[in-house]
Amino acid sequence: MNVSASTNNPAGQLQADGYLKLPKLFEPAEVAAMLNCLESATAGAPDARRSREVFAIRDVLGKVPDLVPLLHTPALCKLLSQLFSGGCHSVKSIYFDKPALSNWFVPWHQDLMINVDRRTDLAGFGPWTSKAEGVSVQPPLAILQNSCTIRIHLDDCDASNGALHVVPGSHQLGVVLPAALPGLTQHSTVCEVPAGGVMLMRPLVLHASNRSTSNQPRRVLHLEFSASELPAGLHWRERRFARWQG
Ligand SMILES: O=C(O)CCC(=O)C(=O)O
Repeated sequence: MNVSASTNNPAGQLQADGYLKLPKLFEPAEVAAMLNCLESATAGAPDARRSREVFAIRDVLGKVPDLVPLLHTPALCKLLSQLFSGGCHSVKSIYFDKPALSNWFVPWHQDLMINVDRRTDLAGFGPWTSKAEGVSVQPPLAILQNSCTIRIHLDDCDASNGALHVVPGSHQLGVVLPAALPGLTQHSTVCEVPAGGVMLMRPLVLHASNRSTSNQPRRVLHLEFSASELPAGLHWRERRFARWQG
């Protein structure tokens, strides 16, 4: 597997490249505990979306709170303290189970929207969307630049079962227009990560994932963290913890 070596400076590497792979953040027993917890919860989850293509639980930390103590490992707490020296909070969590041979693919995009509790007029915020699960908005770039996604891989993941592709450095380009995609995506790289490893990315890094051509599942806990407070009158919809405590 093409996994980059661990680093003593994850914040610096993430800032330079917009993504980072850490192959061994969780022990096999810690991964097994997370999978057991998710399997118990998904057996009866009423609002999870299950199909042959993809199974997802949005706001998984809210819906499966037993996961939270399993995430408070010394290694993840240390990583978060290296990324956010002043502390951070979790602002979005999704469990993705991409089954073997799934045709589900995700085209090139940046994660521009954040989940909030209401729609309100605020300078620099917009466009807004309203879906069944709630309101989302594109915030000022500074908020996206102060956020980090941590994808915990619960299965070995390579190009055949839906590893993310990223364009290194593209998080420094601001909001990328569709016309620029063909030129930029020629310089993409695939993020293969073993079970127990994590992939970190800035929301603004261009990313995509292919359909699965393998018999192996690809289960991922996708967690977004931020150090930003929103302006008065607006709140993170999925903010579950005042600060991420070690
Ligand atoms: O998990 C995937 O394959 C894609 C997820 C993604 O692109 C996203 O959550 O923005």
